[in-house]
Amino acid sequence: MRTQIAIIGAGPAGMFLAHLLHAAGIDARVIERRDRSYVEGRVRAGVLEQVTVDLMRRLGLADRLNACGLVHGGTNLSIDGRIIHIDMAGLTGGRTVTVYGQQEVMRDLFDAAETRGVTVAWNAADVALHDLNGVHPHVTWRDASGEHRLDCDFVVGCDGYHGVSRGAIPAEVLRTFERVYPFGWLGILADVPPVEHELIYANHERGFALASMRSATRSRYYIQCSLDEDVADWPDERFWAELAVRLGPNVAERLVRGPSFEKSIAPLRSFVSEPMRWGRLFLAGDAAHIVPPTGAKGMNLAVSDVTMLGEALTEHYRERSDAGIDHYSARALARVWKAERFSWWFTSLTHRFPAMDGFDRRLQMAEIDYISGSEAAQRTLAENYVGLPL
Ligand code: RFL
Ligand code: PHB
Repeated sequence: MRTQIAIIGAGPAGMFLAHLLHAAGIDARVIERRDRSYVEGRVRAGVLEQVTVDLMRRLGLADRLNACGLVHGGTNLSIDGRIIHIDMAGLTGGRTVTVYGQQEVMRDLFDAAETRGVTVAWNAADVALHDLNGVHPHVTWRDASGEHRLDCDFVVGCDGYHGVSRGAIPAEVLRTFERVYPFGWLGILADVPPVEHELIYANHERGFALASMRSATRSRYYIQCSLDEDVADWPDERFWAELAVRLGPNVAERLVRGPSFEKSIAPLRSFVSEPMRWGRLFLAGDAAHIVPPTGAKGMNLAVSDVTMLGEALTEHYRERSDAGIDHYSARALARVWKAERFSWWFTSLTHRFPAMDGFDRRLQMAEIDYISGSEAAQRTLAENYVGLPL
């Protein structure tokens, strides 16, 4: 088998790239370790930046997004129950974010892939990348029907943090940078109306909490927890009680409680690996970088990477110019590091760190108080949150 671009991983990075290349008339195949229902079933991101919404529209994937996405022109910070509203649209010349779950995005990408003939090889085991710095790059894997080999011009590693692609770059070339946070997020989904029509990022003495949503009837809530916590120790009643305390009494009196149908703990990490290109291999999305979810940037960064890579590969085939692919790593990393900085800062501002003393706590309170009184500080937060230009 032969294709122009072999894409490893059918998450947001891999599927958006496959659609972008298909639209540009470039042949691509996606190779995915799991099956469609597994990838679509993972409860993850909820907030789309304008770049992601624009790309879905450009690719003709936005019918359900246009009908069901919740456009948010503002967000809320809270400190010990006091709410500070950030008018993101007013501060950024009308820019907004859209609440639309990653599960819905994946469904739209997979449905369109089936009708447009974008091919995905599911349940691919032992995926291996070969000759990435030579003249015959290819990918091999195994499935129920046997062994497969796909020859290609380039391989794109979109296989997430635990994938194989990053490891194909020689250790003497790869540089990694990391911060692991001493806590996680315990998240639930419940079919109850959201407590507020926009999100609330709450800093409370007992730890961070986030009020988010998926629709007018489905809420997504998170609370900061320690890393050794067991989900089994968090029956719904305990979760709701802790959330209510952290959101503060004024918000808590409006909190509608109900049975959760999803409950899980996610660790928080900042991670970047450089470069994002080696020979005929490119990395995109979580394969190259991880952000803590506080800034809602993970999936959006995957989209901005593949938007840049799609442009570069199109230039390579249409104009026979390598300028774009040669510049891809530097261009993508410049945006990635700004999102890393923002996600780290927003996490530091809103979470309780085990080693924090009274001095650290008062610095957090002073910074949030400063944001509440400074249009300049609010604009800085807003322009990063809605997403920096590509
Ligand atoms: P993914 O989604 O991890 O997809 C990688 C795919 O590669 C496959 N794979 C392999 N395939 C073949 N061979 C192998 N050896 C393979 N190894 C792995 C995997 O099965 C998988 O299908 O990476 P991608 O595409 O880069 O997308 C990244 C996003 O999924 C991620 O950044 C976001 O979910 C992060 N995130 C959020 N992002 C946002 O933009 N906004 C948010 O509001 C937001 N909230 C979140 C989040 C992530 C969370 N968790 C659970 C980590 C909230 C949470 C709680
Ligand atoms: C979500 O709704 O899952 C969500 C929203 C905002 C974040 C992270 C996750 O910062």
